[in-house]
Amino acid sequence: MKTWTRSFIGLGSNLNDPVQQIQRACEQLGKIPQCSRKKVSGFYISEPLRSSSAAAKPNQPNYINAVAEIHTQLNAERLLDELQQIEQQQGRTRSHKRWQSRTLDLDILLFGDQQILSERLQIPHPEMLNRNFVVIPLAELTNDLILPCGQSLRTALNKADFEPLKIVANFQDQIQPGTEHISTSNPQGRRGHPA
Ligand code: A4P
Ligand code: MG
Repeated sequence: MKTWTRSFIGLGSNLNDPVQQIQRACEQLGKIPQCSRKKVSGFYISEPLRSSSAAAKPNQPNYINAVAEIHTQLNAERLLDELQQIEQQQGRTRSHKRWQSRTLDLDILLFGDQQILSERLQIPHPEMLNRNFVVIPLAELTNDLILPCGQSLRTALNKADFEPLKIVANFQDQIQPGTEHISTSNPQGRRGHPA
């Protein structure tokens, strides 16, 4: 029997109604085969990151960021395939330009206690502890997380002295209590829209 791995996904959007983009993406996370969506943080508004070489604030809209906890039987590469499919469905385009505005970005922040460095993946996400829009929502979901490097998330949060962030919306779960098993065991319905 395949084992379940607890994974945390970082979500970000700053184009085409970001709150709705994050809402839809969280719905889709719950429809990935062999995955179960457990918790979703608040939706936080954050200013676009400045690259270290540019002093000025980038000329792009603010982001909405959130973190979701999922449990999955997929391996990390298969999970990345599924996440990239969701990004595509929500109109993500890519250019060679770094940190361009995007309808949806889905990053695997953590995958159990695995440390992965491959052509396609770096886990834990290398920048996660430097980003308030990752650490703050992650700490909202889990109080006692120990990172694969042995550091506790709580310590990382206390050390970082981040600017606080504001929650502007929350995930609206469409699934009624007691019916979750129906939609998650119906692979045909995974990309469908709620009736
Ligand atoms: N990849 C490697 N590791 C991972 C991982 N752990 N999770 C590879 C997901 N993907 C991973 O990603 C490029 C490649 O990274 C993928 O093909 C995958 O194989 P991408 O989504 O096409 O590109 P990207 O997201 O633009 O690249 P990058 O450099 O990872 O950007 P970041 O770090 O995601 O930052 N400001 C705010 N306030 N909020 C934001 O969310 N996001 C960014 C983008 C910049 N500024 C921001 C925010
Ligand atoms: Mg990305």
